[in-house]
Amino acid sequence: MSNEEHDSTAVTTPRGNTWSELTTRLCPFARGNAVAIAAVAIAVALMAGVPANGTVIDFDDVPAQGQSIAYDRYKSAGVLLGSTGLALEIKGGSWTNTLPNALGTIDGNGSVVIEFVLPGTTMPGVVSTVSFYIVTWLSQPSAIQWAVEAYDLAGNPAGSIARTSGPGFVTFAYDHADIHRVVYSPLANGQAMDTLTFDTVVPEPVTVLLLTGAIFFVARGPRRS
Ligand SMILES: [Ca+2]
Repeated sequence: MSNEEHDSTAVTTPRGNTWSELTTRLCPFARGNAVAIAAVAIAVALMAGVPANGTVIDFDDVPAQGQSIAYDRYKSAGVLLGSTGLALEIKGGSWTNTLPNALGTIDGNGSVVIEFVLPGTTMPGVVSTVSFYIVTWLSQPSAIQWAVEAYDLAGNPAGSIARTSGPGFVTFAYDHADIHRVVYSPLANGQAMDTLTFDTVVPEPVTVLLLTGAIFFVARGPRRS
């Protein structure tokens, strides 16, 4: 049956409207709801983040030890690197957690900064769990000191761990996504971090609201007078 045939046999409702007329009247409402549902679906997808499973960065993809590493090397995975002192440097040896590389700063000068972003972008993101290993190549690990601090998006402390000796496993876990930045400070030379592991990077709630609102208004289009 064609559309024309359908219109010619239109069913009349008790109020005298044809279904065709009702459809026309309901269309803007339905369209608006569809856009809203789509916007919410996109927001849920954003909150769910990509990828769905945990991400591991082992620094073993860098070709050579003793070389610098680009701060945006793992941007596609949702991480921007930084340092507060001398440049970042790839270190390596049999002592790493995953062979052959680990990440530190030149001469242990300054801190390694891990900042979470939405994968492939520079938009701030947060995670609910992050962990890595502090590894050392010194024969006297008791000489090693280090500290790790976590911060939320506002820059407020979200936890800290300090050790006065030895290598160790560092983990931060929260029941809600809250960790935006992690700072690892080697307080002596001869150590590095390895096997950075984190769960899904998601946007901050404000970003989700703004994106959802923008998607809604763009998709809805200009209002008709
Ligand atoms: Ca490694």
